Amino acid sequence: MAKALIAAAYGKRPDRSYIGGCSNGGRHAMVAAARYGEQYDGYLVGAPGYRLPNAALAQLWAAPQWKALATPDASMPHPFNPTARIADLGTALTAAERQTVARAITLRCDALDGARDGIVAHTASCQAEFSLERDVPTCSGERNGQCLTAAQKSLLGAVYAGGKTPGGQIIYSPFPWDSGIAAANWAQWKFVNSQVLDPAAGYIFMTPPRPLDPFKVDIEDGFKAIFATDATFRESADAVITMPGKENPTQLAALRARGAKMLLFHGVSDAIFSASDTVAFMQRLDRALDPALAQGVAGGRSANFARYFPVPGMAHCTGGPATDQFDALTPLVRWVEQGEAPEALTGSARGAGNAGGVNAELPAGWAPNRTRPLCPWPQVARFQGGDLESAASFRCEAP
Ligand SMILES: [Ca+2]
Repeated sequence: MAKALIAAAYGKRPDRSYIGGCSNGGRHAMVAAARYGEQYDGYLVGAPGYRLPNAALAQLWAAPQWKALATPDASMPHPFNPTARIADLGTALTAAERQTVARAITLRCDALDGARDGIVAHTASCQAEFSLERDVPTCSGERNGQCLTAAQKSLLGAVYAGGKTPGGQIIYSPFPWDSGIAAANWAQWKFVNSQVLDPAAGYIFMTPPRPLDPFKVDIEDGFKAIFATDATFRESADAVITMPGKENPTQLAALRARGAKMLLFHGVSDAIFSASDTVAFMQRLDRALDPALAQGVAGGRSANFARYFPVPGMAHCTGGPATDQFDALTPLVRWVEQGEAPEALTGSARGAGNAGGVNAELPAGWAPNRTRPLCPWPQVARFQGGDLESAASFRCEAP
């Protein structure tokens, strides 16, 4: 419709067409890459919730378990309804306790990229090195913010594994351990939005639609309902909402035939859509293009049309202890229109004086205008020596 309107108004069609967004908008862009590969020249895919029904169900799986660890009857105002209150699930894992976990992750993983700078750039290696059980102190007495109880560790570990149905199916995706777990946005998704947004999954993502109490969801049944159809709802949420062919994304053929490009980014500390799920997409893409990569080696066959730039420490689309201000559109346009593939994006911290709004969650000690290269997965930004605050001191290297 937009193209027809442009043609009618200007007497010619647009020279180029782009689509982009973050979160559900990232999902839109990713679904468009699969469904409308002939329509766009560039796809800017941010924090794609490309398996949104699964992500929402994982939230609903966790909510009653957080509640069991929360202070009984603790409540807080409902964010949208001034006359209602919701459970204060944040008492199940307080800001101080999340800081304790973030410190343990940083202690174990920060230097794996060659720089102790508060940024865990080598995400993959951190998953192998960090142990929640070993690296975070277990409380021997009362909770004091400096330790986690065995029950807290058990639940947090299960949440980071992606959740499981009673029948043993992984509900969503594992989440990567990263330095941004203490970000306020992390808690907002896990403890607030799980009560006020995710129950809508019952109406939007399940066949047949049903009301959901966030603390009383039959997870096994809900998981089946994502994939179910009936006489009225003849397409499942999985078929409509998610990216078609996501398990074997060879259908990006139309996009590739057009010479179109995909640029993806994702905050590694995103609490609702997992950066690991975006890695999994890239791995499937590489394998679909080259079955010889079936062992899981990152071969980069997709690199001539799809590149993914993880943002260490960043929460959902923005925020967290991260260089979360970057221009991804200009590099995508250069790639499409000049054929210059992006070798790195440049991320900046939003410290004091930042015109785009100050990020209150930057660690003390960071330069307010710290910059970092954001490297195309699976490359890692490695410190080369020099000014620790400058992107120029880092280089994207093979992991
Ligand atoms: Ca580091």
